[in-house]
Amino acid sequence: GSEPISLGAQSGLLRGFALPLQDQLLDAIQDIALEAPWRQLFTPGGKPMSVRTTNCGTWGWHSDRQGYRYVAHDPHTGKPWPQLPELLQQLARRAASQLGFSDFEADACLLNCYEPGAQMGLHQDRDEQSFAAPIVSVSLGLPAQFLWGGTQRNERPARIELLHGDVVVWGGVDRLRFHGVAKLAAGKHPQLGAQRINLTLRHAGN
Ligand code: MD5
Ligand code: FE
Repeated sequence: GSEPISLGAQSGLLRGFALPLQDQLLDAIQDIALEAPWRQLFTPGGKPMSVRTTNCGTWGWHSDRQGYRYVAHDPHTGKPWPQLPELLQQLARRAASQLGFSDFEADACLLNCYEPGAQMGLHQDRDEQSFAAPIVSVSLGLPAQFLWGGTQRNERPARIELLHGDVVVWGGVDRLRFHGVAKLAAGKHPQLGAQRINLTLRHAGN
């Protein structure tokens, strides 16, 4: 494959890295959503998020009045989250190793579905038990402008376009950078239609 596009000392963008697996990934996402349906979450302050969310793996990220946290059971069904497909585990592991992170083992995969108009404000990912492991993100469907900030909220973020099949890996000194997604523009993707799905693979437990 091609060289990572550097986003920082220990982070990079792997253009098209997931493209060879797109059909299998879309099938896996469909299966996950049958077991753990897409849902709208609310911030601890009671605001609805504009993305729809589900999870697979040992831990799933959840948000409601009680706060942001990882939970072992889907609050919507009471069942454990669907298993993390081996296909995703291996994809994340191969991507992480391209950026120098060996033996990455994801135990959580958050799936975010964006429709035109949806966005994600600047934030840090801090709900994991440890920040030692990198995070791997897979983008599918409509393009998005990814906002890539510094370790302080007041640093102006760079804008990076993420396309169908792109994979981003960030860890080490870049693990706590502020990031977000600009409001999704209207469009129709050949496979996904009017949506973008982002998968974020993490090591959330200990
Ligand atoms: C997304 N998701 O596209 C975004 C971005 C999230 C989240 O941020 O927490 O669900 S993928 C995450 C990402 C990509 C590249 C760098 C960083 C995060 N980062 O510096 O933390 O649904
Ligand atoms: Fe994030």
